[in-house]
Amino acid sequence: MVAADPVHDGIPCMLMRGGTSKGAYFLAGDVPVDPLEREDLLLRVMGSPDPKQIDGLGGAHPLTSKVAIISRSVDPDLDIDYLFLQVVVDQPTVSTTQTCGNLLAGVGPFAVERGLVPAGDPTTKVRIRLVNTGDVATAVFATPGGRPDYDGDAAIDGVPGTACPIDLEMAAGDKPLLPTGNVVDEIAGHRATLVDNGMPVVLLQADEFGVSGDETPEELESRPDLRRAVEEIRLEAGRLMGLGEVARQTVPKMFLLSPPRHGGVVGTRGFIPARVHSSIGVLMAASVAAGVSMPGAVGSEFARIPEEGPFHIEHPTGSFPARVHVDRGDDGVWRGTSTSLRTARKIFDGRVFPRPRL
Ligand code: NQM
Repeated sequence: MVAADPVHDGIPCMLMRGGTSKGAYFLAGDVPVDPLEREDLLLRVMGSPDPKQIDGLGGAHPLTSKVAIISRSVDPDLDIDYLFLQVVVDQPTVSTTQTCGNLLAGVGPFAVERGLVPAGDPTTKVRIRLVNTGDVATAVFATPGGRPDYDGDAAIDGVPGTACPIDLEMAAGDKPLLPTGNVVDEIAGHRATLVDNGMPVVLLQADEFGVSGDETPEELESRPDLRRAVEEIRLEAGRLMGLGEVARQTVPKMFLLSPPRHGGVVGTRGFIPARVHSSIGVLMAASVAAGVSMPGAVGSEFARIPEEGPFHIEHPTGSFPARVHVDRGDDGVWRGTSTSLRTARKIFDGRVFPRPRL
């Protein structure tokens, strides 16, 4: 039930790391249904707008300013509905225009913790509807003795140490990989591949922008010329991808691709879109991997496509092992699926107290 006086009584909330992101997880019944009331509450919970998010839970970066709202699924064939909200750090904006494959890793364990799905022993399988995109994912994770296990041997780049593995599989849908129907579009004089294998992304060739591919996120963020050029392409790509006016949206994500340097498939630097990702998102990696697999796409000339096994997508802090399958149907349309390995961890469970007003 939504608290009548959340400022004094607090709201039940679990803080979790999901993959390489961190966010506040709520049961749908504990937050307002009305989008404007919900937005106001989440801004006050996370401490936005403020570059430091000093008065809230947010970690002053888009990767740590995220929210998941969870409920039993309205679809009888599925278990859980997962709505993702990106709380913008320095603007009074909460966006539902994208999903997040990293917070997705925490959804199954959270659903078990809150008693929304029964735990199996030794593993639990949860079928999840990604409300933002309509996609469906299946998560499988260890629940020995009926409780999620957060300890284990799985390491993912961008997270220190090891934790219990969570397998995520995106169901094959009917969505085309190429929203414009073209393997390459031309935008502002650049070749661009516009692809969506779970996350809308735009693939660009790094050297056309004076980027070699081994820059740190901070180096790229400190180049206003580069940010402007990438943003100009993003606005046009958003329209072409059917996303409408994306100036205040967090999609599409922009990727500068370079030849692999560390034995992987391709080098990436991802603009998400104002900041540069310190690694790469789950569904972003699936979309990049699917993109460079299509002959003629940007990056396909220098990508090293594995004959089997995961596509190691290189990023600023290591590489991401995306397993993708792409296929061109008899109708000539490219479609794709993906599976990924992630980890997640419960950090705290309790009540969060929103600040009284924005
Ligand atoms: O692509 C970041 C992340 C993401 C999204 C963002 C994600 C994904 O790394 O699946 O997880 O959208 O800015 O968590």
